[in-house]
Amino acid sequence: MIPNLFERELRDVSLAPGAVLLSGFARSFEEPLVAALHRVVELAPFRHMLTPGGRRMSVAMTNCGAVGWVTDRTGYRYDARDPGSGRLWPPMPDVFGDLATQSAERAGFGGFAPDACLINRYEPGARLSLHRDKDEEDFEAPIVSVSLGLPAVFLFGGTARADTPRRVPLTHGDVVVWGGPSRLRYHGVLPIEAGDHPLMGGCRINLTFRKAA
Ligand code: MD3
Ligand code: FE
Repeated sequence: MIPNLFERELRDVSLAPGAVLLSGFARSFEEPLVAALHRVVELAPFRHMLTPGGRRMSVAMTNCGAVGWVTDRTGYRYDARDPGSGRLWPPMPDVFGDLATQSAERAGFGGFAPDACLINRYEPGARLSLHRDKDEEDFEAPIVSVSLGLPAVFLFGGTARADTPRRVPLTHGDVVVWGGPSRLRYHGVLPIEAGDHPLMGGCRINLTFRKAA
């Protein structure tokens, strides 16, 4: 057999109970996914939000769906409106919802219907410090994350902040589903290294699908 050095294989890797890496699973959605992403970002541009402590996040963010995650001096919350424009967040494109539902199903979480998609943009040097996602009302639903563009090293911690995180490399087209006993684990992203991705240019984009309300 002649090995194909260009096609990366699709494989599912269990990271922990409830956490599965679906390596390359988003690649068959790539073209409509990236087109829909560009349409969302035209309606709701990326912006650097402020933490409640007043620091500008290095990751730029936007949202689509019925509600979006926002942070400002008053705290973190989900809001139906984009605070930048006062308008509702753009609706979740069908291709986003389909990818999220199919990914969750493949990881063993049937019937996942996200109402929020937080879109994170990392430029070189941008990072996300260790945190837990606990602003959602429903911890029974998993979170589905889709990585596009430049590679990243994801930090997958434990249930205590002090637990030493494991490093998980994530590349373009990777999907991770975090549910069940992994849903409230600490996690973060190391500073992104500069690079040039053929489709996404000099940045990494991460979509996180949540059932927030
Ligand atoms: C593990 N985003 O937006 S997604 C976030 O790559 C966030 O942009 C990262 O953490 C990113 O809140 C990582 C992966 C992720 C999301 C939720 C999790 C991992 C998780 C919840 C529990 C455990
Ligand atoms: Fe998170």
